[in-house]
Amino acid sequence: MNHKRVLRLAVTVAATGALAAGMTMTLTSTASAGTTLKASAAEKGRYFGAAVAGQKLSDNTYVTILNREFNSVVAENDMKWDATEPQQGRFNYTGGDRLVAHAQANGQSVRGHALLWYQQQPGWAQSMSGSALRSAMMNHVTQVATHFKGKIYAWDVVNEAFADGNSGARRDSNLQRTGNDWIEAAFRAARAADPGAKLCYNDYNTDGINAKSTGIYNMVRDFKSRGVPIDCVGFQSHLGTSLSSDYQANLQRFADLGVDVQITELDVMSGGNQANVFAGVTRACMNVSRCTGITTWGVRDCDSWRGSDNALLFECSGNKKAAYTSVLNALNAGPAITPSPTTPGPTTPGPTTPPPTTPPPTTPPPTTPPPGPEGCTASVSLNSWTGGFVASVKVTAGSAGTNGWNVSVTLPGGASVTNTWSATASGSTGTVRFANVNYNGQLAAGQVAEFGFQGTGSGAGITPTCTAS
Ligand code: G2I
Repeated sequence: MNHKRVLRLAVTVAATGALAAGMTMTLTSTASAGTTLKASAAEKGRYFGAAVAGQKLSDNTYVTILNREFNSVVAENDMKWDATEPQQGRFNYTGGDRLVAHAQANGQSVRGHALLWYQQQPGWAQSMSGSALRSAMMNHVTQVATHFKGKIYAWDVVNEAFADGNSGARRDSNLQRTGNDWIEAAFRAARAADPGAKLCYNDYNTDGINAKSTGIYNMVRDFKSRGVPIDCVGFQSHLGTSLSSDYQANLQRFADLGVDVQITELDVMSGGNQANVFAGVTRACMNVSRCTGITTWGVRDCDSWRGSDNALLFECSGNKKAAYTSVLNALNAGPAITPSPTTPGPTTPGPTTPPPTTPPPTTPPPTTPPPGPEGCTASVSLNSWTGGFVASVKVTAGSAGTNGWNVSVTLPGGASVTNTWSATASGSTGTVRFANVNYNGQLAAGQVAEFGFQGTGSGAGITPTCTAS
């Protein structure tokens, strides 16, 4: 049995066990060796997608790559307002339906793009304003989300509503002039129409911590605090020749608000650094447990809206570029985490909700019998980068099995835990205690549970100690 086969088997066994136990699936953290983007992403619990232009679905080279490499699709144009409602109240789903049919026939999930956007509006909407426009907007959201109900993994409910530059404010548009609450109204209408779709806000120039991304961050935080139904934020990531050093930290701060994050329109200026920038984005997504997938905005260079930038992963001939290999390697090297519930909704907390507010117990824990074969052991594997790390921890039950477990880790000075999955953390600096969650506390002798956490600073040298109960 070759190496790859062993890995696949391990993943299958872990997944089957997890599903049998009715819990969120957590894959092993072993480095994987997928040979396509979709297989490698799937081994890490993510999707890898492409924007599809309807007319390309009759191009053989294009379709061969699309189906071999991608397990998610998004309509580059076919689900926009001008395409779906060319005349008021007369809907046209030809292009969107064709893409959904292609996806369903080829095992691909579908992102929906985009219900409301200040661009690509049909002429009739462009010339409307006030309450007439507001009701036309909401009708559009309701009709389109209802038509595709049950077929869309995540909708870009609102696209590009924030201004570029330093204001951090909303962009002026006819949509915005109907009242500042238009975005939340759109999210509520979308949720009512298709309760199974994740609902995203999507924007560009949000590739680090800047005024625009902070404006969006504040909106998402406000929405979460008021129960406005938002599940995800899309980072378009139309990139130049370098990647901002706080790209990952920016994704993480959104994830910490309790939303999924997705890279939704990735393309990168060609040149010497293209492969590194693509790899950096992929690594960042892999290092953020709530980053559920990556979409490139097109398939081959010649399919891209960026024309001569040669901004994608495949040459026109279909050949893989260096950037392709760098992305594949980054996917294969990434930590494996699938913390995100597949059913969205404000009432379903993700396992990566911010650390509990309950302070750590002030009384010392009762004296426990000396650890022995009847206890548990823990080992850690680290994936580090400058300024941060992800730790994957394996808990192995001793000969008596466990009813529950606690793992303590003492972090180096300056390090702190920012995100935990499949365990509950007490504290974030110094000695941090991780307790099992309800589904992974009971282990038979020799059985293994895995959890992980992400931190800022260095995690070098951390040694976990395990206590069973
Ligand atoms: O501009 C790049 C992307 C930025 N974020 C939102 C995305 O929706 C946007 O995609 C681009 C498409 O890649 C282009 O293909 O959006 C453009 C505007 O909707 C698309 O361009 C349009 C042209 O402007 C139209 O003239 C043309 O009819 O493509 C249409 C279909 O080919």
